[in-house]
Amino acid sequence: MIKVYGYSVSNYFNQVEFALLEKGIDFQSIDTQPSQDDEFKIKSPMGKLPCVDIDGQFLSEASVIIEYLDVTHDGIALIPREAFRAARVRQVMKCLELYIELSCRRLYGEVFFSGPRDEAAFEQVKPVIENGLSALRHLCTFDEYLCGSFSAADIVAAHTFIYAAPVCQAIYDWDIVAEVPDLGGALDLINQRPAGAEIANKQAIALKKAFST
Ligand SMILES: N[C@@H](CCC(=O)N[C@@H](CS)C(=O)NCC(=O)O)C(=O)O
Repeated sequence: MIKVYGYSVSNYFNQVEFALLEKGIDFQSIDTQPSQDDEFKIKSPMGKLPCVDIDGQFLSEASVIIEYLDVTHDGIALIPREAFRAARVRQVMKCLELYIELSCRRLYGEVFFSGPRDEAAFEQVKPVIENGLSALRHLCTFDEYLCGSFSAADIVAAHTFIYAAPVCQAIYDWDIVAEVPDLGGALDLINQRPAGAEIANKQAIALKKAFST
């Protein structure tokens, strides 16, 4: 059985669990924290989570894991089988990760851990996110999910905006979901899917626990 390492506060871990549930794949979650120890880096060379153990072989990077699960298992196609539609889904996934999720991550310290303001990040992050949102306006069709039928892009979107939206609200008083027409409705649909709701619920419980101690 596939083992998935990570923790439920992690939006990348949650993307992989979401994909596993959507595909109907049996898996075991192993609650694990990231680590730079050499021993851990055998499993995940960057020391990050999630990573998965597939019959003793390890894979990391959430989007890579999701693609692997998709091509090796039947069920819903998370990456469309038609080449151009597949490329579009991957393009949207990249925009979400590189320009929205990773940019917002630079602001997490101030929002989630009461850290000092990072003035450079404060100046630099907003224009990158603006471009990322503009890319989504150009690329996504929202009929009814981001790229037509439900796909891996929707999984990444849900677990990008889940933190990016409150972070931009807190730092810039800026509603980034409202910047992309129809995005809010699509996110609701994604989070209402049985797998989406299960993961969102686990994440909310884990967040509450993490910040109550
Ligand atoms: N590009 C990686 C990012 C994963 C990532 O940043 N995971 C966080 C937890 S949400 C982590 O392990 N952080 C620890 C670290 O950066 O050292 C992926 O797609 O899986």
